[in-house]
Amino acid sequence: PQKIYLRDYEAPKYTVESVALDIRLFEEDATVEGRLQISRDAAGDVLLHAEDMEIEALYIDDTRVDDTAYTHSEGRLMLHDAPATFALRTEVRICPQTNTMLEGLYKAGTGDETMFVTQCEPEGFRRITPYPDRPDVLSTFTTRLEADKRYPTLLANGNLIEAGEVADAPERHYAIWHDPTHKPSYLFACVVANLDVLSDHYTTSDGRKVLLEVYAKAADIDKCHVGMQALKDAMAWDEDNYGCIYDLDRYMIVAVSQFNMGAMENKGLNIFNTACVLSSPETTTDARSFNVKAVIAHEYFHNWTGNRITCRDWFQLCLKEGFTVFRDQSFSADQQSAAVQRIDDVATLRAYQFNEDAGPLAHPVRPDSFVEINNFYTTTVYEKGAEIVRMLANMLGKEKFRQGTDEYFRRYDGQAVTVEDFLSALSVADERVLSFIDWYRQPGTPVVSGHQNYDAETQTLEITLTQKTRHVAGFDAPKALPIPVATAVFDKESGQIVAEEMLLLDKETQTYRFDNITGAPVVSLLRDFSAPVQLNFDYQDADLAFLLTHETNGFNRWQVTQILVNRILLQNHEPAIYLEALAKTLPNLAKDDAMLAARLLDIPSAQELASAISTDYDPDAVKAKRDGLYQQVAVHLADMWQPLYESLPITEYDDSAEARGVRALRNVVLDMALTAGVDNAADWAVQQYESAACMTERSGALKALVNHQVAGYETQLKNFYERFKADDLVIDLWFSAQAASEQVRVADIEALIAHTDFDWNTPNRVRSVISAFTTQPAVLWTPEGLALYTQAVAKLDDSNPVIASRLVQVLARWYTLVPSKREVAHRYLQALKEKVQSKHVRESLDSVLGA
Ligand code: HT7
Ligand code: ZN
Repeated sequence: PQKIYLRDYEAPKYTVESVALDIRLFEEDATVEGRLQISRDAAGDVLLHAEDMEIEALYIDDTRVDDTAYTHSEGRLMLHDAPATFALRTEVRICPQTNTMLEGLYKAGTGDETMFVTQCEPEGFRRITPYPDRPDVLSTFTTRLEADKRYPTLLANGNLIEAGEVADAPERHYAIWHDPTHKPSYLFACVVANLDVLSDHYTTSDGRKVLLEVYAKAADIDKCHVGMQALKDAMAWDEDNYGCIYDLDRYMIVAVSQFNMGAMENKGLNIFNTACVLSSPETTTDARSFNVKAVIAHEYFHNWTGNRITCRDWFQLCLKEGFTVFRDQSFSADQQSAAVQRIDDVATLRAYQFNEDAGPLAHPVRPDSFVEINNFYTTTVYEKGAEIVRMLANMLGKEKFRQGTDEYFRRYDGQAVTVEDFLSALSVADERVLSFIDWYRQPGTPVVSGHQNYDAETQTLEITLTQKTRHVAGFDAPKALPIPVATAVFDKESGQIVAEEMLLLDKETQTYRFDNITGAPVVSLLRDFSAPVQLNFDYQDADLAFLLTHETNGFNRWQVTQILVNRILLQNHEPAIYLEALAKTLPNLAKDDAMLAARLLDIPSAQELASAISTDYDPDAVKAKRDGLYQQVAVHLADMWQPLYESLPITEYDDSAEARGVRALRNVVLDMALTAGVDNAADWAVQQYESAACMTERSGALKALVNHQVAGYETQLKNFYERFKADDLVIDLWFSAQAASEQVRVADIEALIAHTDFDWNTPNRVRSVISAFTTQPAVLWTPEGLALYTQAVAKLDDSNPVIASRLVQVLARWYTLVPSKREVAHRYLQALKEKVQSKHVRESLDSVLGA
């Protein structure tokens, strides 16, 4: 397959003035008629994308052309020597019923729940109708949908123009939609289904009433209220914070059970994975419910950052995704403790993005080449992309950042643009913005190391920082990047902050001087994680313990626990200081901020620890060490668990941040108590399971029972299944509680795959078993684990290559394993390479094996 390079970008050779589609859905297939008004400077060949379709007829200016007038092969349709300006009509046949890739138009669900939906980003539109399917071709779309009346819901982008019965076919009906905005084809969407709808309104700050609709199957409609409220909150938030007002009269969301990713921001018609829109206290954990709100906000925010201003080409994906993730993180921070939001975002970045940057899949936030763009919807593009925008926002400050974003929206509204355009707009507020372009171009996580020097006589403190980024093969030698390091200096005796500054490290090494530091100082660096770097500062463990008590920044209190834990697990530091600091901090914090207290007990996952090990990684040894420290914490604080658990009683469900904090802490304490062998902890777990007021409590208890294989846990597992077997999303939880269990064996995963409710064609179900299993690397990296996992990839390679390729990416750091395991892993990966066909999986495997 061909590699595509950013440097080869060429502007489109023609424009598409308008598009009219007529999609007729039948029992076995669908026909699509497309009418494009094409214009350009001169006559010549016209190249369109056209994949997986049968071309039935082509007309140029209403005259049917014969098959010498075009060539259709390998997903491309070439019209030979077409006029400069012409009307093109295409008639094609497609088969959504057999489309398991979940790209283009596909069937989701079965029986009464059958529906037809689209996923066009990045290149799915070319599987619906011949088209120049690239994000810099913008046009207006009119869509006619026709189907059997068994599907009363006919939706497409924009406004409903007309609907009615089909002449001579009384069992069929149609609807016509028109979207007046100019959009790229990847934002096209349509839905043919039988759904209920939850409706509401939002009045914009300029006084327009917008109809809001959430479509879901009848049994799920009660679970749409959380999402609806989040949508209204997001609309108001975007007006307040960015001056961005919604532009159409209608905003629709549709819940779909088979979906490759979380959700899709199609213009005015978002399509959502049910997991990212449905929420109810009885069936949805707090974490998932919070995620529902964040994803609703994310897709809504795309209306400006992505839809009205879109990407010139797919290399610029971070332009819309990085900025939009930053916006949804900021929105979420306003809905709960900002410190906890930052902790969660940084924990994700460290666990996944740092890992990606440290291995063979490392790529710049703006990649400069790819074979398959689907492989680049990565944590680097999304989360590191968001971190770059965050650095810019922090450097500019609230007012100047707003000045810059206002300029961006003013200058580029209605256009398809680049990262350079984004920085250029922001630079009206501050020219230093332009130097951040290297963050988009250079792969690898910078490591910032440093030390401090305090001279009591001159009362000066010097902090020296050095940055180093690994040289990733195939890229230029790394340059020094501009790295903002938010710093506070504490007085050791009083515990007060005596200096606060944003240091800008933009050379390889720099020394910063603080005067008038009258007593021995402790510095706190990278506050709020001011840059996406790995920090190796020469702290004493005692200084870190000091900061755990005295830092005023909640994020940094968590950060010091993580530095201490990493030192214990990876550098053999003694745990005493850490354990004492926790014992001192937790009791009060649990009363003041239960959510933060729960986070302070975080011990990085086995996967995250693995990403910090570059050679001779032994998954069994890491698991043993991690379990050992967990046990030590549980035992050291054993006296705390009972009073703490009892101080957090189960009460009626409440969705406040405080109540969520209590539930999070209670689940952590329950697991700690079981680990420490506290008397009666098993009874608490069973009791919590049975008297749970919501899913956070019930699934927290279930996971604890399963993880500790508390006698009789099978009873609760069975009860959970029976209670929720009609609810797919809850059954996903049931699968993942078992697949991600600390006690899981390969045979358990095989049994889950053999379960009647397992379905290879439903990505949520595949993730709940196959991806959940990767949280246990000590089992995954065994010959049996690898055999099962690579078989899963081979199976999905044909039916759903996007998902298969994502599974391969998890194996990227096989080469860091101890030699005996490394050889086995290499053998399985090589054998997999012989079996797979898709360019998605091949590209990922080639990178992974090239390590
Ligand atoms: N912009 C959306 C990306 C997306 C996607 C990409 C590939 C395959 C399927 C997909 N579904 C959605 C999601 C987002 O970032 O908002
Ligand atoms: Zn997005």
